[in-house]
Amino acid sequence: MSIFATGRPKGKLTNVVPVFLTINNAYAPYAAAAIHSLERTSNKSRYYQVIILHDGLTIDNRVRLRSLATKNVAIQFRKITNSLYLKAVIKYCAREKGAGDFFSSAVYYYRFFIPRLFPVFEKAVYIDSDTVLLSDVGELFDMKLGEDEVIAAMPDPKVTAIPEFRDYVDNAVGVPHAEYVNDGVMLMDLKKMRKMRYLTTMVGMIEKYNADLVAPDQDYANVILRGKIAHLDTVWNAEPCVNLPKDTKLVHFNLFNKPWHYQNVPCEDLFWKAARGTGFYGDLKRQQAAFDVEKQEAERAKVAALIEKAGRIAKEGKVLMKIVK
Ligand SMILES: [Mn+2]
Repeated sequence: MSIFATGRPKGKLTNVVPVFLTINNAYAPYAAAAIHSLERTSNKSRYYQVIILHDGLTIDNRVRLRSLATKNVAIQFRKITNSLYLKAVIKYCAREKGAGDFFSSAVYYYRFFIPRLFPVFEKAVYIDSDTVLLSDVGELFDMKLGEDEVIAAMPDPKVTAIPEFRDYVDNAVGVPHAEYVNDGVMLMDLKKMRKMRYLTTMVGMIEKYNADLVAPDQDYANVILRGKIAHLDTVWNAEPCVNLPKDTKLVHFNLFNKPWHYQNVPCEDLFWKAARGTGFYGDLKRQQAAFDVEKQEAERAKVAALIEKAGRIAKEGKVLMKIVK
C-alpha cells in the first residue's frame, strides 16, 4: 500500500500532518465524527494523513470511514497484529478483573505503538475518537516542544475534579495530580519516544508488575514521561460545558455524559453537527434511542465502581512511581 492511499496532495509533501486514532468496531461511529470535524476545520492548503489503528474493523466500517477522505485529508488503516508487545498487552488486559475495570481493551495501548510502527514520522498528533475539533489540528501539530519534552498533553480535568482520582494519582500512581495528564489528546515527538524505547519500557513494566491500575495506559505514560511533558492549554482538550470558551479548539467527551448516549448534555450540538454527513449518523441516533434507563443505570454503576476502585487503590500504599524506579 502506498503511503497516500487516497490520492496525492498537490505540491510538496513537506507539510503533512499525521493524525492517529485507535479504534475497534464499537468506536468507528465516534471516530467518523471526529474525522469529519477534522476535515471541516482543516487548512485547505495543508495535507492531513489520518491513520486509524484498529483491531479488525469490518469492511463496512472501513468503507464508511474511508468515504470521509477529501482532497486534503487521506484516510488509512493499520491493523495492529501479533507482536510480542501486543501479546503482553492483551495478556495484561485479560487478567482477572473486578468492578471498576474500565480501560481494559488492548486498543487503548495502541497509541503507544505509533513511534515503533511509523518510523517515517518524527512527530504526530494522537486524538481519541470521542473528540470533536473546532479548529485546525495542524496548529497542534506545529507546536514546538522543548528539548527535554517528549509529548504535549493536558492536565486531566477529571483528576482535578474527582477527589478519589486525585488521591489515586497522588498516592498510587505517585505523580502529583497537577502534573498528571490525560492521554486522549497528544502531540508526540516520535523520534524521542523511539530513542527512549517507550513501548519496550511500557511493556516491560506491564509484564514485571502486572499492577492493578485505574487507567493503565495513561498511568504508565505519566510515570515513564514524568518531567518530560509539556502542558497543553485547556482549549486543546476541553471538557464539554454549557458556556464553552469561544477559543476552544477541541472538545473531549471524556469518560461520561456521551452525547450518543444521553440527550441534553453539554456540547451535544457540536457532536451531532460533526456526526451529520458521516455514514454513521443513523446508527448513532439509534444508539442514543436504545440507551434506555436500564443502560443508563448500568453505566452509572460502572463509573461509580471506577471511582470506588480509585479510592480503594489510593489507600493501599503501593506507589507505581516507586515500584518501577
Ligand atoms: Mn476519550
